[in-house]
Amino acid sequence: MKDKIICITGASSGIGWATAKAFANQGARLILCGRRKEKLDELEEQLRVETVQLIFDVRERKAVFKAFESLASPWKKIDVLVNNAGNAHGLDPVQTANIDDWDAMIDGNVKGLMYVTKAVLPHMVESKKGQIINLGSIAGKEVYPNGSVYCSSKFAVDAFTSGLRIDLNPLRIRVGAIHPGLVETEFSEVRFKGDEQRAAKVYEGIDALTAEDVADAILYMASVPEKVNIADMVILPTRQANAYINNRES
Ligand code: NDP
Ligand code: 8X3
Repeated sequence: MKDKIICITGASSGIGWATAKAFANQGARLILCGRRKEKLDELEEQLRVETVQLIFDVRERKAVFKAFESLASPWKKIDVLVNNAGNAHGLDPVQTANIDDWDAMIDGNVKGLMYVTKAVLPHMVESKKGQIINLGSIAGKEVYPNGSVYCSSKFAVDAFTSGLRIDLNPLRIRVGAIHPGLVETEFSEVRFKGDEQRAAKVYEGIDALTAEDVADAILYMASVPEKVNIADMVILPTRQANAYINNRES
């Protein structure tokens, strides 16, 4: 992993933050993406490797392409893209859900991930080398109550990952996705618009995954020999059976 260039979207929090640390521990160079520059500054201070920051909202198509075009030539040679930026907004039935929440999820989790992929691909295509790891979710494998649009966004990530793997197969560019269950990060605070108590309840008694658990798995996906492509990985807390069955009792 030493000196490889790893680009991580959503590096300012949670899984992205932990992934940046995991790759930095292996001596990789990092492109850290997010909207909150102050958080990326804080992360950078804890890393002992070369880094570059790209501040943009993945929903802003022009901003995404401008950000990647602004990279100095050596930094354009990205070895691994971790397409992690994303969030859930709200947990409501379709009939009462807020359409602004839908836009945020579809524009960010789906279109944003696609824009970043397209912006990063030119060098990978030219060099016939590279790896793309998308953050899906157990919510992209099974639908749960009140999660129809978040789940739709993650089903889309799953489908896009499969299609991208087909398209890039002639170039031997590795494409895969990781689908975690409950991971205790800022995710539920964002979903519930800052309601910390409601967010904490999601993880009560479940011994949820940590961001570091998922980062370890992402690092593993990127560390196997080049002839190996881990195409799909579902990772759950032991107490979680699927998207909606959780053992909080025994
Ligand atoms: P966090 O809320 O802790 O982190 C989300 C990250 O995404 C932040 O760094 C945030 O950065 C970035 N982000 C969100 N929206 C945008 C946007 N529009 N433009 C740019 N960056 C954005 O959540 P997690 O770490 O848990 O989530 C990371 C990924 O993992 C997401 O794709 C999520 O769907 C997925 N996931 C999470 C699970 C969980 O239980 N936590 C389980 C399964 C999948 P900033 O605000 O600085 O822009
Ligand atoms: C995040 C996991 O189950 O909260 O994708 O949707 S869940």
